[in-house]
Formats: sequence, structure tokens, C-alpha cells
Amino acid sequence: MKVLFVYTDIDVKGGARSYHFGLGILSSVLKKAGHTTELHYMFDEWDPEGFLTHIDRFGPNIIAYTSDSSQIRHVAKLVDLAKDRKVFQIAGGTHPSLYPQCIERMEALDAICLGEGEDALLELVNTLESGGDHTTIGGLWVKTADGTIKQNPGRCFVQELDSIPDGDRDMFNYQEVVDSDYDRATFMLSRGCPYQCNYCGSPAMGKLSEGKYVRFKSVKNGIAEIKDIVTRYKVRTIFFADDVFTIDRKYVKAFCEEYKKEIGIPFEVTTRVESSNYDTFRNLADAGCTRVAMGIESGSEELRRKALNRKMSNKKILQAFTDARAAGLKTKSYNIVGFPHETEEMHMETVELNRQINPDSIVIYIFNPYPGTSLFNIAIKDGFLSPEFMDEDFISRTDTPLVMKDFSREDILRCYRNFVFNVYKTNSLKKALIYKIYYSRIGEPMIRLLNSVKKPIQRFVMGN
Ligand code: B12
Repeated sequence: MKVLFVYTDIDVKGGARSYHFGLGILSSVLKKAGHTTELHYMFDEWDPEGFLTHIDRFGPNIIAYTSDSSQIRHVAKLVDLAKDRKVFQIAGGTHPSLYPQCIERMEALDAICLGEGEDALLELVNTLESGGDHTTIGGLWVKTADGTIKQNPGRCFVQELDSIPDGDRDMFNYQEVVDSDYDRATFMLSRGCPYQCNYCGSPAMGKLSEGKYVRFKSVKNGIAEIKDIVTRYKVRTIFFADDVFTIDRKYVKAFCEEYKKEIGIPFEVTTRVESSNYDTFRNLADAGCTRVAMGIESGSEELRRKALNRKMSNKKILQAFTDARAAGLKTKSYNIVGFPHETEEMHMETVELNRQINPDSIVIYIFNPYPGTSLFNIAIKDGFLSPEFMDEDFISRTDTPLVMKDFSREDILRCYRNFVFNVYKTNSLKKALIYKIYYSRIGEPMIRLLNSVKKPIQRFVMGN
């Protein structure tokens, strides 16, 4: 069977291309079973003609979309555009998994995959090929001939990550992805996260299936995959996209020892203040880690505790950043503005905490309420979002759909634009000014310009 995977990555505003781990792995699983796959990557700009031309050239039996909440409205339009092609259409990924009811609003969509798709998609493709009954496949919601939706029971999480083939990066023209992302390759060694943050999709994803949710690849397998990729592609640095790289400190130690011997390329990780200590940071630094990113999200202990379900103290956050720096690592903080029940005063605590920490780089997002998360339900219950708010309403990644009396949309956007400037203005005027431009109206054209100039200049300006 021919399967056309579709990854929309629209509105990245001059940002980098990215590899989708889920689609890469699904493609490998299907190819291993003898099927043929291609990818339609709709990057940055909406291009319906390119999509239809790809369908007509490749002639797929199945179109398989992935989507998070930021992309679902684009996916819905593509599903509709492809309806005349009479191809089986299925969607998976975070949004369809956590809000499968979205199938009702997409007339031409035949099925939704809830949670991990390796076994469910393979069974679907094989069943469609053999002409069997595809409406009973576990892990899927399927539209039957009379238009009703059959909600089949879930499946077990893949228990042994080593049993999954490495992702099909060739399908993504992977060198192009690496080149556009500061020569960086990305990897994931684990799946699942033990923490229960109220704004994150992971806790709900963890309830979709049976079995162990937090899982690791063996060190041997992880190293083998990295070795293969850095041999086949020109890579300067590596980023581990795992939610929390240091969940298991013993694993990190063992991995770092092997990495240093076998790979040695500079790398970065994301971790969490409670799961790291000086020794872990030292292990990372010794293996070639250059920077760790940690979520602060909000500097208000009260908001963190009550709304975000993040119980760490500010003291603990400060300590983790201090330890990382003492171990020789650069640091990066992740922050969010515009949470339900947040006020500008609380946001200023985020500015203040970042000032005290003075991370080497800073990222800020505007809070987006994702279905399946506790904060989505709170936003509806407390009247910050209309109960009808759904897929199509997910606006841009740089805006807020919440309407809050104590923190208006205008104020949230202003705080977002000024955040990094406000943090750095007391510590580094150069950085403050760069970020002032980055988050301003000319930020987007500037990023596009930077992407077209020589890489050393990009790296100097963006500190990457
Ligand atoms: C790595 C990562 C990225 C990478 C890679 C992009 C990507 N979409 O994979 C980068 C850095 C580029 C990225 C960007 C963004 N991300 Co991100 N990202 C992650 C992260 C940490 C891991 C995802 C992952 O690779 N998991 C491992 C793979 C194997 O799992 P998977 O992708 O879910 O795929 C499996 C199943 O979902 C399913 N499946 C997926 N697609 C399909 C399709 C079909 C047809 C089938 C049958 C099955 C299926 O099968 C796969 C294999 O089991 C998650 C958090 C998490 N732990 O899930 C956030 C997460 C997915 N990201 C999130 C967000 C918000 C974003 C951004 C919007 C951020 C931003 N503000 O710009 C963008 C959107 C980019 C885009 N176009 O999708 C949110 C999504 C929440 C939501 N409900 O929408 C998450 C869940 C984190 C969170 N805060 O909750 N992200």
C-alpha cells in the first residue's frame, strides 16, 4: 500500500524545519512491512496546490496526517481538499488523541488514532490491503459505512522501545532539516513523563493506554542510532528532545559514558529542576553537553502550585541553575505568559526570577489551552474561554484566546514582547536589544533574513 504522511508546520515565522519523530517511526514500521511511504511537509506557508499535486503524483491509498492543536485547523482544511481523491484519510498525534471528537467536524476523515500508532497504523494498512474489516482495530475511532463513529478500545503502550525501528529520516530529506536548524540533529531516548503539569499534554497521553508510560531505549540502541545518523548526515550539534532528559540519573550516567567514547559531538538537553543535581550536570558536561534548558514557566510560586501543579520552590529553581552553571553548562529558561488566573504582577515575578538567574538564553511562549489538559478545563470552567472553543479557534502560537478581566489580551501580548528585554536590560544590553527586535514586528522578517545569511553570523546573533 502507498501511504502519504502529512506534516503541517505552518506559522513557524521563519523558524527552522523540524523532524517529526512520530511520523519518522511510523514510516519505518510500514516500510519494514513492505509498504511504500512519502512525506508531504507543508512548511511555514499554506500551499494547497502543492498538496494536491503531491497526491496526484504519488497516488496514495492512505493519507496519514499528524497534528497537534496548533495545526489541526490546517489539517482539517487539507482533509476537506482531498475528499474528491477518494483516499482513506486518518489523523493521529496529540490533538486527535486528546480530542478525538474532532473527527465529527471533518466529514472526509475516516479514522483517528488515539495515542501511539505503531501497531494500530500497521494493522490498518494491512487490513485495508487485504480487504478485511478495519472498523474493529484497537486504538482507533473509525467511521463506519453508515457514518457512525466506532470507538474501539485502546492498545498497550509499546513496552520495549528497542523493539521499534529507528525513524525514517530520509523521508524528511534530513540533511535539509539539519541545515535549517543550525546544523543540529535531534534525538529522543525516552517516551513519557512522570510529572503532571496542568498545561502539558503528556499526563493525558499517559492515560490513553495500558502499561508502563515512562520508558527508555537501551543505551546501546540509543548510541547506535546517533552513530548511524551522524555518520550519514553532516551534523554539528545534537539536541535531545526528551521532555526530561534526567528522569533516571543512573541511565544518564551510563549514557554519558558511552556518548563520550562513541559520539563526542556537543549536545543540549531539556531537564527539570527537581530531577537534576550538580553530579548529573557534571556527567552531562563531561560528555560534551554545552547547555541545559529548564522550565521556569512562572516565577510566581503561588500560581505554579495552584494552577500549574508545579510544586518546586523558587529557591530550588535558583539552585538548579546555579548548579548547572557551576558544572560548566550554559543555561536556558522556558517561560510562559498568560496562564488562567495569572496577573501582570505575577508575570513580573517571572521577569524577576529570570533576572536573578540570568540564563544564557531565554524562551517565552504565550499560554495556549490544549484540550485534554487540566488548564483547558479550568479555562472553560472559569469563563476565560467560550465552551464552544475548539479546533478552528486555535489561533497563532503568538496570541492568546483567553479573555481575562485581570490580564487583558493586550497586556499579555505586551508582556510577551517585552519579556526577554526586561530580563536582560539589567544584565546585558546587547542581548536585551537583540531580543527587543526579535519579539517586535520586524522580528519575523529579521529571522527570515538571518536564515539566508551565513551560519556563523546567525550563530553569533542568536547565541546558538
Ligand atoms: C519533540 C517535540 C517537538 C519538536 C518536533 C515536532 C513534533 N511535532 O514532533 C519541535 C521542537 C519542532 C516541536 C514543535 C512544536 N511543539 Co512540540 N513537542 C515535542 C515533544 C517534546 C515530543 C514529541 C515526540 O516526538 N514524541 C515522540 C513521538 C514518537 O510521539 P508522537 O509524535 O506523539 O507520535 C506518536 C503518536 O502520537 C502517534 N501519531 C502521531 N502522528 C500520527 C499520525 C497518524 C496517522 C497515526 C496513526 C499516529 C500518529 O504515533 C506516533 C508513534 O507512536 C512533545 C511532548 C511529548 N512528550 O509528546 C511536544 C508537544 C507535542 N509539542 C507541543 C507544542 C505545543 C509544539 C509547538 C506548537 C510549539 C510552538 N509553540 O511552536 C510546535 C508545533 C510544531 C508542529 N508543527 O507540530 C505540545 C502539543 C500540545 C497540543 N495539544 O497541541 C506537546 C505535547 C508538548 C506540550 N506542551 O504539551 N515539538
